[in-house]
This record gives sequence, structure tokens and C-alpha cells, in this order.
Amino acid sequence: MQRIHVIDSHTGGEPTRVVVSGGPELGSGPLAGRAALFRDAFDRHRSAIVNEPRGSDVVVGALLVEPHAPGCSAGVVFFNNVGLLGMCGHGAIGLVATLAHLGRLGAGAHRIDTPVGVVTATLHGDGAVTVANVASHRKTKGARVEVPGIGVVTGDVAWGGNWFFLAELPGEEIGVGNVERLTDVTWRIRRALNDGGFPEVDHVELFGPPRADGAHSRNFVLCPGKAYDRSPCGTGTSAKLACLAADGKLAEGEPWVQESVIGSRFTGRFRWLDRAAGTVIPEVTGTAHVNAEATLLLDERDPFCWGIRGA
Ligand code: PYC
Repeated sequence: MQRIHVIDSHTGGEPTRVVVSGGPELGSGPLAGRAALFRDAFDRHRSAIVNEPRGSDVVVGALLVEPHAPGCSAGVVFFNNVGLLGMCGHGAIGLVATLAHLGRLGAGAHRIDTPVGVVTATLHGDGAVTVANVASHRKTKGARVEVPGIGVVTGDVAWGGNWFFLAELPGEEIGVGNVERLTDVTWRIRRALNDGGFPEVDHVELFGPPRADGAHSRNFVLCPGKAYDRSPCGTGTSAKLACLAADGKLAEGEPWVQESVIGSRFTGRFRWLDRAAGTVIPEVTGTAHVNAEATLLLDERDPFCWGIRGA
């Protein structure tokens, strides 16, 4: 029987399951190499931790590891129902809330090592967390893709720690009552993009008008394993900030309040890293709540010990 100690939280409704102990041993060295080892040698652990029957398609896992980059308080490899994530904004906020819950870090700025670079997470006195993400940029403006059953969709391709396609589809209501349709539409868009010259895109983000006072936009984000993000998506908000910056629609330091499809919010800002190259450092602020401490039991006699894959 293997025992894996996890702590669950949610950030704006999106769950994060931090593996505190008992998870795969990935050794030492740069996190990109350790993430590759996790992917190649421990995929069944990934599935056991986040997939049904212990989890669900929407759970994002965060394997806590020793950092490699200098000055970091923690290292983390994020994963989901189908594989690994480069970075995860809501997950980084959840990780910091979890480490604070454990008494392992206090208010202030903390460097966190990830497979795609170091991010800085600041825990504020009120429990909110600001993540200064990896350098983000827009790769393609106005990419056109022919989507079966929908027609031509135009949007931007941008990096915010994961690869995103960002578009507005006027007429599509961005609301919980419409998630089945939004999932179908974004999944078709993703397949068309992957077949049509953008194989790197694994997140699709649709935008519409905000509902709450003070918000600038509402989004729906389809994640790689076909679950939708209940939060406004930290890396998706970062990709959006890179596009707004590139278009001159948001000034450096100006707040951008991004609502999710369920109405939770992140506040984003950016600073230029290299204006000529169009790269920014996005900052995303949100709040996570710890809601469970548990020990997962992995018993080889259980036919679904390693999770239901492709659920
Ligand atoms: O918050 O960056 C994020 C994220 C990625 C996938 C799910 N959430």
C-alpha cells in the first residue's frame, strides 16, 4: 500500500491538489528534466492522484519538489487529467496558500521554481497571492482557423506559461448555463488549430463582456484534457495581458480584472520585460482556500488503483 499525503484547495473555484509527501521521487537538477522524468516514468502516479475515482477531470495536481534555481522556497511540477502543465497560475496561488496553511511560508515574496522558469509569488496580509509569472508574449496576431460546424474563427496565439488561442465569439454566452456548448466549440477550435499549423496550442480561451462592476472581461478557458477552468486561469490571464500590451490597449501597471465563467476574479497587471520584443512579466492576483487534507491510498489490488484514464 502506497500512501500519498495531499492538501486540496481551490482558487476561484478551480481545485489544486498539492502532493506534500509520498509522491514520485524525481531526484535533483533543473525542473524541466525532473518534469520529463515524471512524465516518462510516473504517469500512473499522475493519473492516480488527479483522476477518478480519487479526483476528477478538473483537478490540477502540484507535486512539491526541492527547488533547483537559486533562492527559491519551493519547486513544483503541475499536472492534470492528461499530462503535465508548464506553469499554472491558479495552482501557484493554491500552492502558496497550502504552504502558508502548513506554516512553511509567511507573508512576503517567495521564488518558486517550475519547469518553465522561476515565478515569484507574494503572499499578502489578507491571504491574497500575487504571482509574477514567467515572461509572456503574443506569437501570432489574428490567426484564422476554419472550424468545422462553426466557420472561420480569428484570434491570437500567445504564451503565458502555457500556449493559448484567445478569441471573442460574439453571440456565445460566457456563462455556467452554456458550458456544454462552450466546451464543444472550444474543443473544435483546438482540434482545428492543432491540425492547421498551431500544434503547440493546448488551451483555448473565449472572451465576452463582464457581468460584475469593476471587471473588464469574462472568459471561458478549455484546458488540455477538455475540462474547463473554473477560475479565470492565471496563465490564460497572462497570455491575455501579453496581447493587451502588444495592442497598446492596457498600460504598464494598469489593473485588468478578469472574470471567470463562474464569476470568480483575478486582477492582472503587466510590466514590460522587453518592449521591442513584446515580452511582458504578467502579475496575477487571486485568493485560494484550503479545503481538505487527505492521505491517498494506492492499493495494487484495486483495479482502478492508478485512476481511470481518459475519463
Ligand atoms: O490558472 O494557469 C492556470 C491554469 C491552467 C490550467 C488550469 N488553470
